[in-house]
This record gives sequence, C-alpha cells and structure tokens, in this order.
Amino acid sequence: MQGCEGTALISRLPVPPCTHAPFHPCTLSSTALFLPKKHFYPYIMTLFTMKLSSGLVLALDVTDRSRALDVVAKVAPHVDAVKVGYPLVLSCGTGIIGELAKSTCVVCDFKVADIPNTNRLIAVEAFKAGAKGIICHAFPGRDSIIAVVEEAKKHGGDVLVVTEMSHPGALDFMAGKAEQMARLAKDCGASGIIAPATRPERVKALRGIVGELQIISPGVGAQGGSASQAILAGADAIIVGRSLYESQDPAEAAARLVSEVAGARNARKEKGDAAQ
Ligand code: 3DU
Repeated sequence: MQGCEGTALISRLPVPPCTHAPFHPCTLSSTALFLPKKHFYPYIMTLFTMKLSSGLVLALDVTDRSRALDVVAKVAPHVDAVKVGYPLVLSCGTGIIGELAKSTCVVCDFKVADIPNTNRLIAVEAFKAGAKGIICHAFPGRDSIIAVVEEAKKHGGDVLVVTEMSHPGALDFMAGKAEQMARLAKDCGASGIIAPATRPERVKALRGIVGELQIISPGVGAQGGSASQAILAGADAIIVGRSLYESQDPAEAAARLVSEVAGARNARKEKGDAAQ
C-alpha cells in the first residue's frame, strides 16, 4: 500500500502526498498503479484521492447526528465514500465532516455554484474540515469551476462537476446543456462528473464526452434508477441515499447494491472484451 501521491500517475493533475494511514480508504494499491489500465479497470478506479472499488457512495441526507453516525457505522464497510450535503452539515455543523472522515472518505455535496472567489472560499472550508472531495455545478462557468479545482489540488482532493441532474426538472434546462457542461468539466481538470442514473442513456452519452474521467451517478432506488443500468451505461459508481439510510437493514441493502454493481461491471467488461 502507498499513499495518495501515486494517483498522479493516473490522474492528470499533480497531487500532494496523502497523509492518511496506509489502510485508510483514501489510499490505494500501489500494484494497481503500474498495471495497464485494462488489468484493473473497472475494479479499482481512482480519482485524485478516492478509490472507487465497491462503486457505492452513500448519500447521508439525514439531519440527526447520532442517526448519521449509526448509518455510517453500518454502511461504511461497503462504500467508497460518504457524501454529505446541506441537510447534515446545516444541522450538525462542519465538524461532522471531520468526524466521518476518521472512518471513510467524505465528499461534500455543496453543489458549489458561485463566483470564483466564493467558490474558492467554500472549497477551502470543505477541505479544511476533512473532505476529500467536493461537488460543484458547471453552469456558473469555467472560472468558477477552476477556482474549485485549484483549491482541491492544494489539498489533493477531488472535484466532481454536476452535469445533468437526475430529477425530472433537469429536463427543463440542464439536459440541453449537459454535453457542454461535461466538456467544460473535463477542460477544467475536474476528477469526474455527476450524471443521472435515472437516464442511463444520458450516462452513456456523457461517457462519450468525458472519456476516462469518473462518472458517479445518483438517482438509484428512491428516484427510480437502477444500479446495474447506470453501471452498464458507463458509470463508475452510484450514489444512493434513501434506499440505504431508510432501509431496515442498511448494511444488507448496501451489500446487495455492491453485488449488483459488481455484476454489472463484470457484464460490461465481458461486453468490452468481446468487442476487442
Ligand atoms: O435519491 P436518494 O435519496 O438516493 O439521494 C440522492 C442523493 O444524490 C441526494 O443527496 C441528492 O442531493 C444527490 N443528487 C441527486 O440526487 C441528483 C443529482 O443530479 C445530483 C445529486
């Protein structure tokens, strides 16, 4: 095992050395770094610092601190990261980010969408609090995304850029600009994009634009999307909230989703291999 600095071989941007312990979820196998991509893709995909191995990200949209910690304790062994957003952080404060970061990678879904200076200030606070990744919107434009990417680089963190969202309202404006937003995310040096599991055909189209950038897809379960369809369409990981934290048995629900992701990854790999 080695620290996150090795990910620079895969990522395009240099990152500072990771200070995490060797078995922290943010570290990755040094062997994987030197294998040709086809030998480990899609089983271990790396962003700048996060390792996407199970392909499952928990959306922790609860507002009660003890419930949040309880869900994470049950689900953490199955997930690559925990995504926190306004519901949890506004109710518990940014301290919850550092608390969760002791046991898992934390991604701040602040959907940052402001002028560059404000974006940068938000990113500073997220990374200072212990986040390893941050989600920003693409629509404020190039300079606003770059402000987040530059701040993330200083912390060896990941930036995921929202393209088309998963809810029906995304068809009003976002869908028509999603390709442009995906291209912009790539140009700005983002680690990946967020694309809708509720519309796998869009995941497929956006994969064609972002190439090797990561695609992480919300909308599985409560919003009607399917984990396997999203992965088959080209997503690297799925984001799941209510279907996990509202489940009677979150650990079992997470294990089931991880196994569905693994099945779809294998099917995709076989399809890919057959096409070669
Ligand atoms: O629908 P769920 O409960 O599985 O939660 C999905 C999470 O993903 C939630 O935190 C939401 O804010 C986030 N998200 C989307 O649902 C859709 C997007 O396009 C981007 C983020």
